[in-house]
Amino acid sequence: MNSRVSYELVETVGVITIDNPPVNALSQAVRAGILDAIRASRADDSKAVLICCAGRTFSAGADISEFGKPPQEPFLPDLLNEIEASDKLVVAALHGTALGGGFETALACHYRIALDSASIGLPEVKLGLFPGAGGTQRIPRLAGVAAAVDLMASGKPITAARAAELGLVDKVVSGELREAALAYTNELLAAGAPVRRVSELDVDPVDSSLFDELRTTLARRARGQIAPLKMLESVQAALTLPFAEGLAQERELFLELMRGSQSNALRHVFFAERTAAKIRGLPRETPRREIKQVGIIGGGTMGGGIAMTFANADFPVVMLEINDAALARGLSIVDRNYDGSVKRGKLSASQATACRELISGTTDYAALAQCDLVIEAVFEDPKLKQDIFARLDKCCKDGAILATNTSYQDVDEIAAATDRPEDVIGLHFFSPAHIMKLLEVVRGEKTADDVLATCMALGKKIRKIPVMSGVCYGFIGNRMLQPYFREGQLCLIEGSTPERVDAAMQEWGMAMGPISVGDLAGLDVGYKAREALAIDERGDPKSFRVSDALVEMGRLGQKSGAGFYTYDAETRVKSSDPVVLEVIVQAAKALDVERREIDADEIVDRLIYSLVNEGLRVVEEGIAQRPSDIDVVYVYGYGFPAWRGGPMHYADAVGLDKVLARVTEFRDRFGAANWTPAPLLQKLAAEGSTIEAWAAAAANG
Ligand code: T1G
Repeated sequence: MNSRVSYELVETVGVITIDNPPVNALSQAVRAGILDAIRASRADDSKAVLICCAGRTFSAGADISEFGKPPQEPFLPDLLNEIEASDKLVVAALHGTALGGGFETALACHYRIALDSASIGLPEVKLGLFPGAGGTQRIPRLAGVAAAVDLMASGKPITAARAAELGLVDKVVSGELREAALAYTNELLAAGAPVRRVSELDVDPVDSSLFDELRTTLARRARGQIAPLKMLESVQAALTLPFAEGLAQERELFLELMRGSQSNALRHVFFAERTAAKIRGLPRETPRREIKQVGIIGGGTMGGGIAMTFANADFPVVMLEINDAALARGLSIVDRNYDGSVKRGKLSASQATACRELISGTTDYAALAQCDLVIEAVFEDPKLKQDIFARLDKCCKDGAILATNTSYQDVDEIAAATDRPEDVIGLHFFSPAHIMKLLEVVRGEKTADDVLATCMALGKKIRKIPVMSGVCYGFIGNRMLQPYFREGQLCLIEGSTPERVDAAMQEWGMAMGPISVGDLAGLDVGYKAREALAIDERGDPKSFRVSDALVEMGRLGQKSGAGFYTYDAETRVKSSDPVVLEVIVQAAKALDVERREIDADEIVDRLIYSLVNEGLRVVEEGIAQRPSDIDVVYVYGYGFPAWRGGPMHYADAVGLDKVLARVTEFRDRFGAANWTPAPLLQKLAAEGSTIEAWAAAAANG
């Protein structure tokens, strides 16, 4: 065998053990080792074979780092066919997360035993693929078409018990898996259990209309993504073709996706998310402070959501508000959110109760004295934040981490309000905080390394995706959002409508159009921010005159029932309102703007390239560590389609020469103030290089 796969006879059972930390990915060495072992089992005295994994999990799938490179033999589907063809019983023993090609390996075995704590999943669609090692042919044969499609289209794991209900697992045990699996294998031998090849089973017939329904559902749910529909096509072949032909078609469709831009983008996001957790110059072994008790200042929407985020990760939380009435309001937001989580099936009633009991309330700063971490989440008033931090400096214990959830304010100025700036950091959550995955960890000039390391690790513990940012107005995400929103408003006043701007961006793949996002966040937020600025600091009035006019009409967005759209009080469903177009036309007249037709391509390029151009500046200034961090921020915090990889990856996919040409065209049409190409864009386009290549060189620099 080899260093990754061992094979030993345990009495009459040949045990193949895969040991490829951290997740037993099926690398070429692992595949070769398994092949050697299964061939050795043919010639020895074994009566059956058991395949298991060392470490924390059964194989979590193919080795994604090999994708995009020339495939190396043995190819996984061929290896699995050889396992299945064995004349001796082959049993798989599952623990941890048996995912993707890992579970497909188990499906090629004749029987499957799993620990009750194990989960089984086929997450390939999240990589722009589908199970390409027999999964689309074998799962329908065991679980039926509908359950198979649901498993492969959602990419979500199921429990071992649920897998057993579906016929995907034969036995579920608790305790010591290896012993139980050996005993089970011997039981099968003693009972004369047959070699049971899934490929020899038939798929239960289904009504042909089912595939039409599934195609419609998947096209709607996976808006723009091709992998789920290709998976469906492959499953359909399982009903009409012999296994070998179905497998061949599966392979062809799979390789087509592997070569495609969507899978390339999704694999980029997979690794970018994990790379973001690594801080250059901060050793992995940097000590971390122990966080047991968390304090939250402010019981508004954000404070409540953050409190829930920590409680949901088993941290006791104390929420502080200025008086009993405000505290009661804050805790009622939490209660309402937990009721919603239970109604939506995100949490069971008992889980919600257990989490809710971890959240207590106070109006007394002294109650924060034992907190290891306190997060300020009050509204964006710099003076108020500094006063709060001055008080925290007095009442919190030495070594407590003092964090601000500010979206824009200067973390260094907030830190300067304390005598312990090294303990101050930004933890910027995204609303709704208990749902959105992104967490911007804002490193102040004096933030201590152990505080930063603690907060990056804590981000993962509370099931967020942490990305470090330097200090600037809006950090990474909101800073880039400024030009993005600006271009959306300019397209409006120059000739478009809220519906057409939103439709262009949603068709392109954004989760929500920028005009609707503005209504969701509240048009008064920008209005108030501009009021605090001098007239000449507010920027081009064409980019906010309409929005301000709506605020002055009392149309603040969803919160007031109307903004650029009107919203049903109950369902919050939005409708167009002809009043708004009139406001837009009047604003254009007042500013001497001659309205014109603006097509979707121009809207998309102006909004997306404004993100690219500003993002490259954010990288050049060192606010973001690397371009892929920007992709993680936009995919997980701003609804950028993961199957386009994020603003930086997308710019490479288009070609930087084309992006620069379009940005230069916009500069010539709309002015240098908004459209001067970022120096890095000019440099890389001139060199015929890519952002990815530049980032790789910088990482190895
Ligand atoms: N291949 C290569 N590396 C992987 C990997 C994989 N499949 N899964 C994880 N890693 C690395 C990851 O990059 C990180 O590296 C380390 O392992 C720990 O991961 C033919 C084609 C299993 C739930 O999509 O969902 O099979 O940063 O930080 O939070 O049909 O990893 O330490 O250097 O995520 O405990 C299908 C992807 C592949 C599973 C564990 N399988 N992995 O989560 O650790 S395609 C997947 C995960 C396939 C077949 C198809 C998670 C996890 P580093 P981590 P974690």
